[in-house]
Amino acid sequence: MKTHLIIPPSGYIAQRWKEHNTMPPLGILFIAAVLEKNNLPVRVTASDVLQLKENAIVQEIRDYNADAIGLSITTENRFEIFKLLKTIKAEFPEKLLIVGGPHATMAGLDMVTHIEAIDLAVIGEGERTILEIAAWHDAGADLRELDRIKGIMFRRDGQPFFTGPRPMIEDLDPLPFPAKHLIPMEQYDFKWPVDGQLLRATNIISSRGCPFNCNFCPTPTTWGRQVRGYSPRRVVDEIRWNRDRFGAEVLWFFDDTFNYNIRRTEDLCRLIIKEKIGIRFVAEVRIDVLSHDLLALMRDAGVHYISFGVEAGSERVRRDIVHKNISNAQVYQAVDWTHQLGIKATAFFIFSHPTETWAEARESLSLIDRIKDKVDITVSILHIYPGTELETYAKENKLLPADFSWSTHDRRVETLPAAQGDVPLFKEQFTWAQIGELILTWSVGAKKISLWKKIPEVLRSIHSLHDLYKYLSIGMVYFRMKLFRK
Ligand code: B12
Ligand code: SF4
Repeated sequence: MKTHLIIPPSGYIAQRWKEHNTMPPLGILFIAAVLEKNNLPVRVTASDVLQLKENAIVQEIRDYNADAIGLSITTENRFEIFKLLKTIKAEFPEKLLIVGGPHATMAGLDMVTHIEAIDLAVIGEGERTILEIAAWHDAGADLRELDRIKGIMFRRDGQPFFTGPRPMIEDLDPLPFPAKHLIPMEQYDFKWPVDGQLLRATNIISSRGCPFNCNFCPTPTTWGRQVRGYSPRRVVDEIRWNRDRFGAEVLWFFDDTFNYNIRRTEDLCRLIIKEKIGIRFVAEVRIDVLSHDLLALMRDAGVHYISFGVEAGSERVRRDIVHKNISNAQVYQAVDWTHQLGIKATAFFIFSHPTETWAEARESLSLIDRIKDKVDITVSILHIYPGTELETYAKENKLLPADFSWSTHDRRVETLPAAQGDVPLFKEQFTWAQIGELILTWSVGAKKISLWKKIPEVLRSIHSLHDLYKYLSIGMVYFRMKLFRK
């Protein structure tokens, strides 16, 4: 099977991230890498950095003339990918269209039911599945034999059919490095600021999964709670490859929880120090499995910036709703350690949790106020992703209609595309004006961000009187803040 993998024009991520869209998407590159390792012909077209539009992508597909076309879907970029799939299918009905990625894994059934252009959806990890699909294809593509391939979904007699879950890959070490050498890496010009200089940066993932179970998060389902990590030796080899081959001076660890296992994190940091790797790192951590000693070791290994989820100022919301059993005292302590050790950090906050009261939401603002001089702050409004506990709650509480489909633009569902993409927003307790106040108090009040440049996007996303009402409500809060605050 000859395979053509397409990185879509917006990259792995949605349009609104375009200005940061400079990191290679690892998922599709892992697929390319296993195909290449197994001597199967593969090409990756990076239409994001090559700035290829649909017509040019179609031409590329015609030129390479593969048997199968593969794309990766996230919930946020799903509509762009669906449109592209439709175009490709119309042009090349004989080619096998395969999709994978977090949205395929979490909303595969919905997608295969509604998006006819898709021939096969890969649910979960794709490395072994794609090889089995290739073997099936090369053995004559007998449709009756497809059932044997675990972890795929397709339509049979017009109905979606799932072959059953594919067991996770237990030992990740034998996997090849993601095939960055197949894309124009010099055009992925992601840079990271260190000591006033912009350093050349790229990405790496050293583990899959997260042992925790935050209510809004797909990871426990997509990757599982049983975390699988590459051995420190294997991670260091990949770091060195990124440094020597692509000139990386900074590496962003894409692990969901870099410090999920203290012992392993220590071993990895010690090996990086011992081998004098000499590059800087960015990593996402959980603060309840952090210690001063571990942070110091991470700093010595080159960790320059960490991020962690605080999610809410109210301990009740954080513990009982989000299931993040972290106290405010632990938050302050982690912030102090980070600051003392000279590690830069950002704390993530989310507003509008289920059952969160106005007073509790304001606790988040107070907590932000207390730590904002020591760490960066990132705020967002809660969004609903498929397959999460939050999605179930939203359905049970009629915040998502019973017949809701992820595959169509559903105007009954609240979204705020100009701020956070075309994904349903979780709006239960607060009015639009309150949501505006929560989000803008920090971003406009403290960070002095101007919203003027959002106006074209806002205008584009107004389709009804209700849309107009919600943006006006938020806009009024913005102007009030601008007029009455310094
Ligand atoms: C790094 C990252 C980012 C980076 C992306 C940079 C980049 N260019 O890659 C940044 C910071 C920009 C980002 C932004 C956001 N992200 Co993000 N991100 C991640 C993270 C941590 C790692 C992604 C990754 O590389 N994974 C590793 C690869 C190997 O996994 P994979 O892509 O799933 O691929 C495997 C399979 O899915 C499958 N597969 C994938 N594609 C294909 C294609 C084919 C043909 C086949 C056969 C198989 C296949 O095989 C692969 C190998 O096994 C993931 C969490 C995670 N652990 O994956 C979240 C994640 C993807 N992000 C998520 C979210 C919600 C966001 C944001 C919306 C956050 C926000 N509030 O703004 C934004 C917007 C993203 C968007 N989709 O538009 C969600 C997506 C949920 C969903 N249903 O789509 C995830 C899963 C995190 C989470 N648990 O909530 N993100
Ligand atoms: S700790 Fe992070 S990755 Fe793990 S479940 Fe919570 S939000 Fe998801």
